[in-house]
Amino acid sequence: MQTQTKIEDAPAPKHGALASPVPPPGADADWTVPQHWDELTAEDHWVWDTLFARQQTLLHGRAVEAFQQGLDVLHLSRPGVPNFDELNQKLNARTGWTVVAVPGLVPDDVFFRHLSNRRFPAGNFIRSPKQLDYLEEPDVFHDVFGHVPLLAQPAVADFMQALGRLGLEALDRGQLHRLARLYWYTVEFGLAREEGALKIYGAGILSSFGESHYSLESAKPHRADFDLQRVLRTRYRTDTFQQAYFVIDRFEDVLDLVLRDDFAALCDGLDALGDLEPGEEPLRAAA
Ligand code: HBI
Ligand code: FE
Repeated sequence: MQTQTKIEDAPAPKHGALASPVPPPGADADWTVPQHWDELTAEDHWVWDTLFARQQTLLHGRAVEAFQQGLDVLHLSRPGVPNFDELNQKLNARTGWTVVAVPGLVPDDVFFRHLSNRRFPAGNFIRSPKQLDYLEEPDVFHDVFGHVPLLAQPAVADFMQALGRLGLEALDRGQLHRLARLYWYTVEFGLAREEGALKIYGAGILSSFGESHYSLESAKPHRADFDLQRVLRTRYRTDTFQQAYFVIDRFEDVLDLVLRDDFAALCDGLDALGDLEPGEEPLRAAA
């Protein structure tokens, strides 16, 4: 199931960040809202339990080991939509991250600012039973089931905060679209090699019934070894299964890559090379 998020491949913003639109009514200046967990309905909890059971069965042997470990240490297999206050006690103790409730997609600069402060924005709503396989915006199942378990993994926790910080720095240089791509091809749609087999770690796949199959089993998409410059140059589509996946061996590898001190210069230098479509050559196929 593809999460149909409306996150377009943002064109490079004009120099200097575009002012964020104002937060929706009831939201704070940082777009956070109360979770109002006690207002969730039995149907909401049923949707969570239904999606959770289906993905758990499907992801057995398909997701990276650290994902299952995260589900376990955060007790996410308990029934119903997680209560963020309870979840945060465990998550915060492990890696200092906090899940904050938001009403839906938040502007890129707001989103990356939260990440830079180890706050993960998660939808305070869940899709309806009629939407099990189709979603306009990231809901609590995509955000918490898809993203949060790996935030219990120190290297991922550090990588996500680094992406936030680098995103804010890129914003002022008109390079935010490159961080959005790096986020998209790792955190959202990344694959990893574990004991010689391809496994899923990207939240957009982990939370998607259809793409959990497609990303590993279809002959259509390209699967290439992770290449930072290639990822920073490659556009992405938000309205269909991905046409290209990038494969890492260790989370620590991508963390080291982005902690390099010439990351800004690398991004700026890529402007002269132009963007690439996901399947465009040169693409070094993953072994
Ligand atoms: N907002 N709530 C929310 N969740 C996201 O995953 C999100 C967002 N805003 C922007 C954004 N993601 C993109 O910048 C990244 O997907 C690249
Ligand atoms: Fe996401």
